[in-house]
Amino acid sequence: MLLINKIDGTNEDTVRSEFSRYGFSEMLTVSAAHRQGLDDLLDEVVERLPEEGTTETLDDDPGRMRIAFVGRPNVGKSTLVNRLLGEERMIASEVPGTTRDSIAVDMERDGREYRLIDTAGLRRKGRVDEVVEKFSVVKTLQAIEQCQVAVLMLDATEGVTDQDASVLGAVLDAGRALVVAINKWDGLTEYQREQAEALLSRKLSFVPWAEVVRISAQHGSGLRELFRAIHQAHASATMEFSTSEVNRALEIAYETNPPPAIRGHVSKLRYVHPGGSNPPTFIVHGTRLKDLPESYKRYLENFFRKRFKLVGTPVQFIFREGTNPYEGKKNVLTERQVKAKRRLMKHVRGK
Ligand SMILES: Nc1nc2c(ncn2[C@@H]2O[C@H](COP(=O)(O)OP(=O)(O)OP(=O)(O)O)[C@@H](O)[C@H]2O)c(=O)[nH]1
Ligand SMILES: [Mg+2]
Repeated sequence: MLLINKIDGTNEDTVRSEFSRYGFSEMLTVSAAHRQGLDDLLDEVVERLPEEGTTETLDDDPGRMRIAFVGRPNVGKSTLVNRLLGEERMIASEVPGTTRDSIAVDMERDGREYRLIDTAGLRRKGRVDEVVEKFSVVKTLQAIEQCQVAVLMLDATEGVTDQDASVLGAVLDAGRALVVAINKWDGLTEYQREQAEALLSRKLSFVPWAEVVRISAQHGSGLRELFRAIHQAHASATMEFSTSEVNRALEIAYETNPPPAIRGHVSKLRYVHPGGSNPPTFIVHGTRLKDLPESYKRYLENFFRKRFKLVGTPVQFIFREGTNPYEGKKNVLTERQVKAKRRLMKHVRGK
């Protein structure tokens, strides 16, 4: 859109005819200082916005693996993306908050196509008050939502902080595959490396399925290992299952270790069917499933992880009462999208 500002105090028709001489047919005239023409401007903007719920441009090329690089400010996300591209496409600097918007760049490596998404560093929620930064947060959360694998970058020289935990939380909320990359590994002494290892394994113990790789974005070390982990996570997150193989798995899991009796009753797991990917989702049907203890759910998850070699991705189980596998809604994706939207709104409002 062509926008002509400072229209106050001029003859609007003269200005319009002046600009149309240059070949512009559509233009809006405003005065930012005097709020003139702003209503029309907003109407035009709203008209051009994409339909609500469309996943925009990041999803337009299904053959491309979408990888988002996330982490708090200054961990080296832009440096890494530049390193992978082999050119200085992103601005990287020692000033935290350099990247303000998510930027997607396509790349080919060893015959495979990727879309790399560099994102703005996320701070802890309470610290986000500037409008620009709220915009950055929303864009980063969208990138997480739209990627297939999120690479969470940590700074080896600074350990794991609350800010890292909040970025990790966003990835887990979205159910995305995850690889943890410890960056700036180059700058550490042997002692510091040992310290860092110990701290990290403690802090990351609640995501035991995520692979951790040590890299230096600046020197380009560890990148082969990083890509191996990304591929592994991607393959797991997008794996397709047949109904018969998941039922076989459930049967063995159930027979090896049936659920415990709760108040004299035992939950029955009768049937399972695949409910979608990214993350892999299994919908289990049975009776008294509300009584199924958390420990048993974890057992099932681990059993499925082992049997199907699922690494680097969350795994979701949905439990439904009743034995008919086709009753009720089957549209798992939509549920997730609704949740995603709620999450975005929460962040936008800065709650
Ligand atoms: N020693 C060392 N420094 C690094 C490495 N990677 C990045 N840096 C430095 O860390 C600083 C921040 O790098 P950026 O790539 O801008 O960080 P970012 O995560 O994109 O930061 P924001 O855009 O602010 O979120 C720069 O001064 C980099 O030179 C690394 O592997 N080793
Ligand atoms: Mg950056």
